[in-house]
Amino acid sequence: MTPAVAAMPLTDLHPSPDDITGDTLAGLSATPKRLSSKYFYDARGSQLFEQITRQPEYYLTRVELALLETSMAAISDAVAAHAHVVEYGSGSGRKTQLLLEGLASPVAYTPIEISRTALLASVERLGEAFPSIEMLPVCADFTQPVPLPQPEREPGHTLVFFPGSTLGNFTFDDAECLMRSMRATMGPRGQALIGIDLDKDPALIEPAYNDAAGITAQFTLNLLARLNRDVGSDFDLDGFDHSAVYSRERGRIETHLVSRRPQDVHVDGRSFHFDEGEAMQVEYSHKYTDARFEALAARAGLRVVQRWNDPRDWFGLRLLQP
Ligand code: AVI
Repeated sequence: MTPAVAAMPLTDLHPSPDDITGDTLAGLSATPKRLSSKYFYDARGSQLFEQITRQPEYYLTRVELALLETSMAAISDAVAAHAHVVEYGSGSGRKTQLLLEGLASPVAYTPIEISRTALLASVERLGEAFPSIEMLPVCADFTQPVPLPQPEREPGHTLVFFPGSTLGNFTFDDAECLMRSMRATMGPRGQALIGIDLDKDPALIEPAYNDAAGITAQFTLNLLARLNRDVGSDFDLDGFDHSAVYSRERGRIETHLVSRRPQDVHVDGRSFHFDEGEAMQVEYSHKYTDARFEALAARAGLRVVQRWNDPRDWFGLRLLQP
């Protein structure tokens, strides 16, 4: 471990642990039934998501990375120098590296993440790669406003980085709340760089969520395995099919687990009946038009000041300000 890493202070805001049993019971009691996609990411789920990003059909990660590479000089021109870069989620991969390399002398980097383990692993790697950038990890829930640690060197301003179209996994209302919190976190002179998957032909979008190797189906079904382990439910993984369909009207992939037969599932002493063909909603992945994204940003008090798209207009990076 380098001295820079050993000295790294962790700000722990002690985010309240998820009520996974309560959320599962509430979701199964709703009509139609639903489960939260935030529970996809146990160790196995994170591994499967990593594999998804390498599937030929899942264009999002590749296209965003290439876009970041080709737009970095222009992004750097649009972002004031000496930024305090604040990433939502524990980045450590190529996207974070490109940003930290490409910006004009960022003074500090703060990943905000609920998992302490993921957070520390990420800053350990980045601290070694960028010894002149102060690493100030914060363990917190980024859907709430986060008081940021003060870097030793005075930053020019705060730049929130939220790549990967993760915003698309939030409903419109939840995305608005998240962006309001983002505005509070970045402050009146801050900026945000957000990656969004753009609305396009469903013939391009649907295969990304129905890859031929079946990795996305495994990823979706792993949610049931995770609940069986962590909540003590008795979902039969062979009793459900993965279904991901694009709704043009709502501009989103709607992912469901569809019951293959009539069956009962037990959770915490309660029984829930599934009819044959009954669909339980497990994830949304929103795809944005400029109008939809700008309307969402405006509701959160933010405006888009710069846009970068890949040459085919599949994926976009947007720079926002209050
Ligand atoms: C993390 N998130 C942006 C992914 C998406 O595309 O909605 C999660 C995912 N779900 C299925 N495949 C990928």
